[in-house]
Amino acid sequence: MTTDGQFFVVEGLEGAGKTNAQEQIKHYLQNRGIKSNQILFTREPGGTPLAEKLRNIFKADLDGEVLTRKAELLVLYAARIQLVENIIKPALLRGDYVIGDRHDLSSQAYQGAGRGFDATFMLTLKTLVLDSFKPQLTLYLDVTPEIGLQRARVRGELDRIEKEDLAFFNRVREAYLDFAQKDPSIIIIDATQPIEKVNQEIKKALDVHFENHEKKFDYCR
Ligand code: Z5A
Repeated sequence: MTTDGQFFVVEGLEGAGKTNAQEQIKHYLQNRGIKSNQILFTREPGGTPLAEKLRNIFKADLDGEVLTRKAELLVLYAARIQLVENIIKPALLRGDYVIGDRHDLSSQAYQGAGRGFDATFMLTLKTLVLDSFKPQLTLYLDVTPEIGLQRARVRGELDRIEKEDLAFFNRVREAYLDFAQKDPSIIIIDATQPIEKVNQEIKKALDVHFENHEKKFDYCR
C-alpha cells in the first residue's frame, strides 16, 4: 500500500448519485487499511467558511440582481482556490485522502459548455488559478438530465442552476463526456444502472487506478 495522499473527485449532473459514490470510495479506501481520520470529504462550491458563503451567493436568487456569468465564474474559482489551498493541499501533504463532490471539471462543463465560455478562456483561467493542480482520479457518473433531474427534484425547491432548461444540461453532459474521452484520469460510470451495478463499476475503476498507481510507484523507487 502506498502512503501518499490522493485526491479523488466525483462528478456528474444533479441526481447522478455523487453522494453514494463518495461513500463507496471511502469504503474502498477503508478496506485498503486507510483510517477514517485520513479520509476527508469536500464539496464544491464550498468547504471553507468563505467558500460556503460564496456557495450561498452562487446558489441563491439575489433579490432581483442578476449574477452575471463572469461573476458566477469568478465566485466559483474564488471558492475553489480557498478550498484547494486551505484544505485539500494540506490534507494531501499529510498523506490523507480527499474525496471531492465536484471540482474544476464542473466549471469546465457547467460554465464552459453550459454558459458558453470559450474553451481557451476557461483553460487560461483554470491555469492562472490552479496551476497544474488536478485530481488523481475523477469518476464521472453519467446520467441523462431527464433521469438526474427526476431523481433530484423530489427534494423540492429549485436553486438558480436547477432552473436552467434541458438544453443547458444536455450541453453540460456532452462536455463531460467529451472531457472524459480526452483525459484518461476521468472514468465514465453508467449511473443509470441499478445502484449495485454502479458500485461494482466504481470498485473496478478504483482497482485499476490503484494497480496503475502502484506500478508507477514501484517504477520510481
Ligand atoms: N456548479 C457549477 O455550475 N459549476 C461549478 O464549478 C461547480 C458547481 C463546482 C451544486 O449543487 C451546483 O453547482 C450544481 C452544479 C453547479 N448544480 N446543478 N444542477 P449541489 O451540490 O447542491 O447539487 P448537485 O451537485 O447537483 O448534487 P445532488 O443533486 O445532490 O446530486 P447527487 O449528489 O449526484 O445526487 P444524490 O443525492 O447522490 O442522488 C440523488 C437521488 O438519486 C438520491 O435519492 C439517491 O438515492 C438516488 N440514486 C442515486 N443513484 C441511484 C441509482 N443508481 N439508481 C436509482 N436512484 C439513485
